Amino acid sequence: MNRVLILLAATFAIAAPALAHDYMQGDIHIMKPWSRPLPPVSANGAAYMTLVNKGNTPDKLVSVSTPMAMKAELHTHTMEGGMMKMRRVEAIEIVPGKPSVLKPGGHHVMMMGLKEPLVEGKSYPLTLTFERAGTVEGTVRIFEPGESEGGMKHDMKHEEKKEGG
Ligand SMILES: [Cu+2]
Repeated sequence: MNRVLILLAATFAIAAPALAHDYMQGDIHIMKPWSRPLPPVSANGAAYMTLVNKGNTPDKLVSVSTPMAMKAELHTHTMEGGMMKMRRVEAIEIVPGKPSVLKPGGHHVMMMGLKEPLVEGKSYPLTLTFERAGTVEGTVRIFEPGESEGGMKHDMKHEEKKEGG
């Protein structure tokens, strides 16, 4: 089945438009979704952003999807025995007055089974579903981050055990 999907996958990545790169959905402000460019051989990638709750009621990011990958999940990093490991989380809390920052080494959107390489300068759609605010489709830009994006060079192995692939 996966094979068929790969064959059917069209080119989703488009040239990044020079537009403001923030979205509002209900009370949630979605700021600058981005991905780091990766070599074409990479099976998995990640997306990051900052989520700000402008309302008075806590919300949660509960699911993500993108045509760029077979599967998208919410992940976090934990230190286990001195090793940085990733694990899936059910949701990412977005509390008023406290921005939730998805960034390398922390919470992230994990994309498993990339259908297309993450190419510098391109962008792709990412659909976010919040428990209260509902669903919105945003655009993720692909670029090598500077200091301001919280970019840091470290390589992490994905620890999830999967058959096949
Ligand atoms: Cu991950």
